[in-house]
Amino acid sequence: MKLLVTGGAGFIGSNFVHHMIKYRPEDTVVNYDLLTYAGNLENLKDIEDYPNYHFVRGNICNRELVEYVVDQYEIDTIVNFAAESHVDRSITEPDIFVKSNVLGTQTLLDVAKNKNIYKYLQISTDEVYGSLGPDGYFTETTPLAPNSPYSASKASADLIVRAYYETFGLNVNITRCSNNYGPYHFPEKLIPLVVTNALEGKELPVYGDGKNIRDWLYVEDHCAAIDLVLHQGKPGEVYNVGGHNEKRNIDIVELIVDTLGKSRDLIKHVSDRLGHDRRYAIDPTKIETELDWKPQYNFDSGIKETIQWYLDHEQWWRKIKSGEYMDYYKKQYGAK
Ligand code: NAD
Ligand code: TDX
Repeated sequence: MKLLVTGGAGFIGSNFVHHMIKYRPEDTVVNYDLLTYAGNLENLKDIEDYPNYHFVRGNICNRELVEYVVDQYEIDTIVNFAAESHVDRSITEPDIFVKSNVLGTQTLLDVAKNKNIYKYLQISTDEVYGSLGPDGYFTETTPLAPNSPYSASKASADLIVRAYYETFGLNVNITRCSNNYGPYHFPEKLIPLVVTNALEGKELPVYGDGKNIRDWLYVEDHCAAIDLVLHQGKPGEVYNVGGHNEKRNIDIVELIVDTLGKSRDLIKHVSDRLGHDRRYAIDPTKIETELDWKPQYNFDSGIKETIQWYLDHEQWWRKIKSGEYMDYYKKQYGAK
């Protein structure tokens, strides 16, 4: 395959590029990324000279450049990770979410159609289904009911992907994954924020009562699922990806604090996120039965490996947390 991986310098995208280079060394991977605040070429430093890997800096909304790159590298497959991904930022700055996530997706789809791309895979999220009560799971037929500007932009993108399949017969797939965790996770998100703040002796902000539930999946398990869908996904199909691993936020925060041997006094309940979804939980039956996917990591070992990764890569996160990141942090959490 000759893959265009958009957003390959972000958290999941960079893990996916590593996955492909390890397991599919015969493929060409072109990483196309705008390098927003969340894009970081340090994530790919170890493979930057690999002969089948190329990086191009660009916006997915820039049709001419996307077309040029598709021609230049004879791309046959597009995997779109590129997006504004942080719910809190979508509450304060929704415009960029619509531009990058909706218009960017439509631009990529249109190029894919015009250039006869063999497969287009959209990386979506469980958040498009909205919020669950204490029982039940999201299946692929759960109605879309997004609640944040972020999830609304992702749901809108999914609908445009669907339209390109129904109207133009483009060979598309959509994956909807639950919360990922693992190496290179940007420290604005709950797990890396709490790990790095705890290491710095800073307060650990928990929104509301901390009883919101997320369904956590180790990022490599997600990458393996994406690889499978790319190769075996049936045209037009949506696949939910999740590992039956529901956790309350407060339990995760306490686990991290205890693992690091820090004091639980660092935990601080702060104002709730606006429109905060209460519970996500994925039913992965379809990808398990149709594509034979199963997660390999359990949470207890995955979270320990992840904490260790942050201990071993202090320079990586310290560099991010100095600089522009602090302006965002002060706006979101106040001065502390
Ligand atoms: P991230 O914020 O870490 O990375 C996003 C990447 O996209 C960055 O490298 C950024 O520079 C790039 N980007 C942003 N706008 C761009 C644009 N207009 N043009 C080109 N590049 C652009 O995000 P992530 O957590 O790695 O998420 C990747 C994808 O997976 C997103 O589409 C997200 O919605 C989806 N997803 C994430 C999770 C999760 O738990 N992190 C779960 C399910 C789905
Ligand atoms: O400081 C915090 N305190 C806190 O209590 C932060 C940053 C988060 N939280 C809570 C909010 C959520 O209930 O922790 C939970 C997880 O929050 P995030 O890490 O921001 O993730 P979430 O909002 O669940 O969205 C993530 O998973 C789905 C990704 O950021 C999305 O891109 C993905 O689609």
